[in-house]
Amino acid sequence: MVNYKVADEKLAEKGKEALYIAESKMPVIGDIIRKRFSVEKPLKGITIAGCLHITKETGILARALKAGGAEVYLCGSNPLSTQDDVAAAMVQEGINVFAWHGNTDEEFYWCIRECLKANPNILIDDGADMIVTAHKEFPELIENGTIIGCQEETTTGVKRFKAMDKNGALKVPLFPVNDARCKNQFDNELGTGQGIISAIYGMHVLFAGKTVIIAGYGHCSSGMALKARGLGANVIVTEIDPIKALQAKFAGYQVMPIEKAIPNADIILTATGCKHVIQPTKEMFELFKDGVILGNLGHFDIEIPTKELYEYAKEIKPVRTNVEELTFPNGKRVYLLAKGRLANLVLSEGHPSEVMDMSFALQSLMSEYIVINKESFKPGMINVPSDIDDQVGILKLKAMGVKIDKLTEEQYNYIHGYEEGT
Ligand code: RBV
Repeated sequence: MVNYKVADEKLAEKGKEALYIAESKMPVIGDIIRKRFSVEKPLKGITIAGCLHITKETGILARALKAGGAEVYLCGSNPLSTQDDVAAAMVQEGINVFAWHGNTDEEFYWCIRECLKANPNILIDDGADMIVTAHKEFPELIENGTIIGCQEETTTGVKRFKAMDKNGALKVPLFPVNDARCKNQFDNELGTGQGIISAIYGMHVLFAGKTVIIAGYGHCSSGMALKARGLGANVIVTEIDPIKALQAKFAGYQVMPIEKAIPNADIILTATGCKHVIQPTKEMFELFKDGVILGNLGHFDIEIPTKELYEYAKEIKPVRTNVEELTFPNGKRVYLLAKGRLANLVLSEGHPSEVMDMSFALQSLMSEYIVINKESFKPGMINVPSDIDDQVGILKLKAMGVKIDKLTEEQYNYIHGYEEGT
C-alpha cells in the first residue's frame, strides 16, 4: 500500500514526462547506481524518509533508493518548491509522498510527521526541519535505535546541525553530504549560480547593463556573481567574511557594504544562509531604487526581510506567477520573487539534473554506507568518506566519457613521501 497526500493524482502523466527528461541527464544515479542497487539490494528492509524539494531530480533519487530495496517516504523541504506533477507520478511508482505546492506551515510539518510515523531508519534532510522535528517530537525513534543515520543536503541545514552538535543536542550520526566536494563544488556553484535566471523567469529582465547586488560570496553566491557578470551585469558583492570579500575583490567585483550598494541596485539576489541580509528597517527600504527586483536563493525566506517588507508595503499586488509588486508609502515599487523563498526552485525547476546527479549519487551511496557501517557510528557530525566522494567523481567522468591520468608508482611515492626536495 502506498501512503500519500498530493495535490492531484491526475497530473501523474505530466510528471512522468519530467522524470523521463531528468533520468536521461542523470546517468550516475539514474542508470549506473540504480542498476547496481536493483541487483544487490543494499537497502533491503530499510525505510528512508526524505525531506527534499519534490522535483524530477528527487524522483530519480527515490527510484534508485527503491530499486535498492528501500521503502521510501518523501515530504517537501519547502512549501513552494513542490512540483505537483512529479509528486503524483512518484505515488504511481510506489513512493509514499506527502507534499503539495503551497502548503501552509502547519501542513508542511504535518507532512514531515507523516514520514516520521513510518519509523524511518535513515533520514535525508534538506534544511534540517525533519531531523530537528524527529529530535523534538519522535525522540523514541532515536533512543530505540530505529534511526541509524542521517544525511543533510544543504549548507543551511549543515549550519543548524553544527550548532546542535556544539550544544550537545545532536543525538544521531549526521553526514553533511553538502560538504562533500562532489556536492558543493557543482550543485552549489553551478546549480545555484545558474539560479539567477529565476530573476529572468520572474520579470523577463535583461541583465546586461544592470547593477546587480550578489549578497554573499560562498559557493552558491560566487557562482551567482560569475553568471550575472557573464550576462553583462555590473556586479557588486557584499560580504561579512574578510577572506571571501578579498576573493570577490580579486575576482574583479566591486565590494562594499550593502547599505552603500542598495541605492544603485536594479536587482538584489541573496544566498548567504544568514538572516536579514537587508536589515528590516524603513530607512533601508527607502534606499531602494524604484522597480528593484528582490530575490533570495538561500534555503530560508529570512535573508530578505519578507515579513517586514509586506508590513511596510501599502499595496501588495501579484503581477506574475510567484512575483509580487510591493508599493511603498513613498510610491516606490519593489518586485519580490517567490515570496522571498528560494527563487531558483520556486520560479524555475531547481538545479539542473546534471548537477543533482552528483548530489543524489552521494546521497544514495551514503545510505548504502550507513546500512553497512551502522554499528560503528556515534551521534554527531561525521564527514562523508573521501573515497565515496571520489567514487561519485569517477562515475560522473565515466558517464561523460572523460578519461583522466593515473599516478605512476614513481609519482605516487613522490606525492606521499618527504625525502625528495631541492
Ligand atoms: N536542490 N534540489 C534541487 N532539482 O531537486 N535543486 C536544488 C532539485 C537542493 C540543492 O542541493 C540545495 O543544496 C538545496 O536544494 C537548497 O535547499
